[in-house]
Amino acid sequence: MRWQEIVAGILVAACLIGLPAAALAYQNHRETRVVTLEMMQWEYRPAEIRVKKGEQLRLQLIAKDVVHGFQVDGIANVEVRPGKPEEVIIWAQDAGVYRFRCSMFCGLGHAAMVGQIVVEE
Ligand SMILES: [Cu+2]
Repeated sequence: MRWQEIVAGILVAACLIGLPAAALAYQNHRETRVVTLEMMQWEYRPAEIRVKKGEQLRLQLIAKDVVHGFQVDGIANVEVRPGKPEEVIIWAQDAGVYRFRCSMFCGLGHAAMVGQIVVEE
């Protein structure tokens, strides 16, 4: 094996190991905001969550009374049972207002159970 082949092999190995490591390091350096979102008849607490563009939002979903849902169109749809918290991670890549609502019928006020995530520039 010539020395050029050895150098080329080392460079290929460095790329194969280095790229995933760099991606992982980038992901871990994102700002993470942890928010506990309580769900109860018929509201979310808090009803509005503000994050900065580029942040990672880690939502801890807790149903306080009956089964509720957490739905953001095209992003998430999670069923949450009392005593069984769920977690959703959202990367806030684009500024805007993203409305969420309950996706499980939970009683008379179900349709009013809404909230929003505001992603600020
Ligand atoms: Cu509901």
